[in-house]
Amino acid sequence: MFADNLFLKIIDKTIPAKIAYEDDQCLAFHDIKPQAPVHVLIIPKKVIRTHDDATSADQALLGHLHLVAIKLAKELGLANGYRLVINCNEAGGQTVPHLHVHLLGGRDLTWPPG
Ligand code: IU
Repeated sequence: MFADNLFLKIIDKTIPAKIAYEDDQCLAFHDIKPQAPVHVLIIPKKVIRTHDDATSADQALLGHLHLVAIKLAKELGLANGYRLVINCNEAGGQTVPHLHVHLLGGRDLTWPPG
């Protein structure tokens, strides 16, 4: 079951987060429970509940999230490699009903993920 969309409160700054990047379309902040030395969440400011809810109108926005991930990976020292993850819906491990891209790195990541 989804929790409340607390990411809206991070976007409007009513709850604090360690912000790594922000522009008019998206916000990136360090995950409160990091799964790797670098674990940043990149989220659109527009509410898209899940990856499945994105439409063709979101095409440029989705691309933008990827380009921000590339920029942050460089800035955060992930030249050796990193992983992007989007969990979709309950069986995909999604807990917050607001599309987000996990940027993970800073250690050797194993495969398959859990
Ligand atoms: P998931 O893909 O929905 O499982 O990822 C949600 C992530 O959001 C998870 O890694 C949480 O630790 C993280 N998070 C956070 O960083 N700050 C918050 O206030 C909340 C969740 I709620």
